[in-house]
Amino acid sequence: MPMSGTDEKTVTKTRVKVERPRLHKVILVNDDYTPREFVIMVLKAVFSMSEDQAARVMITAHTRGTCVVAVYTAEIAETKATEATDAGRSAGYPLLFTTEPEE
Ligand code: TYC
Repeated sequence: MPMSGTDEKTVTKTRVKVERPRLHKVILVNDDYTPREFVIMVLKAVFSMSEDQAARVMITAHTRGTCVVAVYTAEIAETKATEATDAGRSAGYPLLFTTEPEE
């Protein structure tokens, strides 16, 4: 009489762990010399902001000292911060954009 056993199979399930790249913040830093209109112009040009958005970010940095402008992957954040800071430098202003990793 044939044995009716239970087949046992080993099933291996592979769960691939994907991690999203950490995002980096671009931060606008206040100073006493860069004209408000110039800050707004740079925010519009480099970060594709509307006049309203740019004015709000500028005023926040002006009153609180800093303001988060946007978040990007590290390389894009770095490129945009440099481009925006250089725009100020070219016009003779100490305008500064920095980056820092998000928590
Ligand atoms: N504080 C500047 C002024 O009064 C304007 C300004 C705002 C400059 C924000 C930099 O990140 C800045 N002219």
